[in-house]
Amino acid sequence: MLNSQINRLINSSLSEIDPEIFDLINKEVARQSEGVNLIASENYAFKAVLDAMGTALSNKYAEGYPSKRYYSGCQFIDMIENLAIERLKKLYNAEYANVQPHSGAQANMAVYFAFLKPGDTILTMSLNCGGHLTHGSPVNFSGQFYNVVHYGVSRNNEMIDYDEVRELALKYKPKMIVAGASSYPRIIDSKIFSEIAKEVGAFFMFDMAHYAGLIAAGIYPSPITFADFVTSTTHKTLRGPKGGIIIAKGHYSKDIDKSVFPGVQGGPLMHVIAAKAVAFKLATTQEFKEYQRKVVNNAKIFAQTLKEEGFRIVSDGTDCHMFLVDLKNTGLTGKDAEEILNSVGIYVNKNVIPFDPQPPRITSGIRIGTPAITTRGFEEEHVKELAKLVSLVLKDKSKVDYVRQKVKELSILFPVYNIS
Ligand code: DSN
Repeated sequence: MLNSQINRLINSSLSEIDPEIFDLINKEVARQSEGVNLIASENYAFKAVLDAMGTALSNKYAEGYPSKRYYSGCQFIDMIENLAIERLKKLYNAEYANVQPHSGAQANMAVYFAFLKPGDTILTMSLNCGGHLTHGSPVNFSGQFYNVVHYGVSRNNEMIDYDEVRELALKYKPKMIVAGASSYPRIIDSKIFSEIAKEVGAFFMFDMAHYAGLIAAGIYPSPITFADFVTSTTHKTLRGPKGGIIIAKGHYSKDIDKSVFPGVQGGPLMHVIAAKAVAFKLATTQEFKEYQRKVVNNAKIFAQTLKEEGFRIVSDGTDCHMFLVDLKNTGLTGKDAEEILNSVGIYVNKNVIPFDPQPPRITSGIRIGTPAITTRGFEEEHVKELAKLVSLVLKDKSKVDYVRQKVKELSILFPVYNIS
């Protein structure tokens, strides 16, 4: 092949080279703008974040850490990673940060591998009560490598029972206690967790993936001073790129760095690390703080409206960006509700609720989150309207066409990106 032909391929646009993928990307972008996204773990990343990700930084190998790389040519890469680290430390007032984990699951894995041995006991929240797969689920490495003891929520108020956590900690003497959740809508008291961990000589890890943006904005209590390690994703309430991070006390830095690389990962994704740096910068702005306040307010209004419509809200409300709806008295499963809402352009996920009689593929609940709609600009009145549409279509399937049209009209009011 001639050099000129090779150059032509390098410089051709995506639409020229691969119209099939180009078309599917455009369809997905359109889906994201036309529908209404209530999936609590999703969001629309800042455009500047997407810009940083779609760059030639993706070409660079940079195994190691700033000034200690295994490849040459890392002078700008070092500056980017250092900026990301410094911004993250400042954002959360942290002593140490690692921005290389490819995901939240790998951040958790790196912490476990640094401080636990196979067979060690960990005390974590059960998946059924809101915990995460990587918090010791039997189908995940964490449930297979470690001896897992779970705490849950109280049957009375569906909130964490700290007395139960303490009793379990005293009984099982875990090496690590893990807090944080993917479907727990209430405040998690890191101070109490850290006291219990100290009492039994355990490490305390807080997985703040869901709450990271709220914590950065100061409207959800920060675990940073209480936890030995804080892990997170960067793409949920934080609105950065898909990825993970670890924050910790300074004296853990060497063990964690070693565990991330070369322990569980190879080369860092530098285009994603640049995008993380952009997100950390944006998270310090007044607009971001105001956005997070609205996210929580919108979640409260949404939950309250559904409650007034007769739906039972798990734990009777929310303190954050999400809540769970118990569908047991509606004749619908979580799977049914997810499918009905999907058919009108509203995206939610079925979700187990505490003491759920249904298996995870069916469930008795749905999880509703407001980060994405708030990014698009939904105000209280739109949230109320949306909640009523959700209620209407779940109560009466014959209203599907009417609700689909209304969802479309609502959605058109809030374009996502000024790009196609
Ligand atoms: N998949 C995420 C969520 O939906 O909460 C957790 O990793």
